[in-house]
Amino acid sequence: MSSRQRFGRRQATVELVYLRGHGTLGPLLARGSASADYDNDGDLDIAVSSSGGALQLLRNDGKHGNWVGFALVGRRSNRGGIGARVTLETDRGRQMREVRAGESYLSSSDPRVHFGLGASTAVKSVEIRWPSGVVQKVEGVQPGRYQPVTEPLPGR
Ligand SMILES: [Ca+2]
Repeated sequence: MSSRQRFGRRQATVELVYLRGHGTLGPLLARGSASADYDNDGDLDIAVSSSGGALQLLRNDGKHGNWVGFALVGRRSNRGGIGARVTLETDRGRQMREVRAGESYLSSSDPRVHFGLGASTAVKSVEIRWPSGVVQKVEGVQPGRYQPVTEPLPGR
C-alpha cells in the first residue's frame, strides 16, 4: 500500500509494509535505512530507501513489552546530544544507549533514545553522560512515554 506521509516539513511517497510475525520485503535495491518510532507507540519502525523506488516504511505492529524513551537536548554539549550515553537499570539488568547520527547511507535514525523494558514495569535509575563531561541522574522516569531531558548547566 502506497500513501503520502508527512515527515516534519517534508512530504514523501512511502510504501507501508506491516510486519506481523515474520513479515518480508520483496526484492529491493536498497540504499539506506533508519529506525524510528514514527507513530510514537513505543516500538521502533524502519524506513528503507531504494534506488528509483518509493521509501518503504516497515511499520512494527508486533506485540511488545514495556518501554521508555528520552529526547535529549544539549546545552553545553551539542544541541542534539549526539554522543551522549544513557544508562538505564531495571530489575532485569542494565542497558546502555548512545545518541548517534548517520548510521546508514544518507540516513539518520530517530535521535531519541529508546529502551525496551520487557516485563519490567519500573525503572531503578537513569544516568546520562553528556559529551561535555556532565553526568546527570534522571529521576521520576515513567515507562510508556518519551521524556524530554535537558542537559544541566554547571552550578544549577
Ligand atoms: Ca512505532
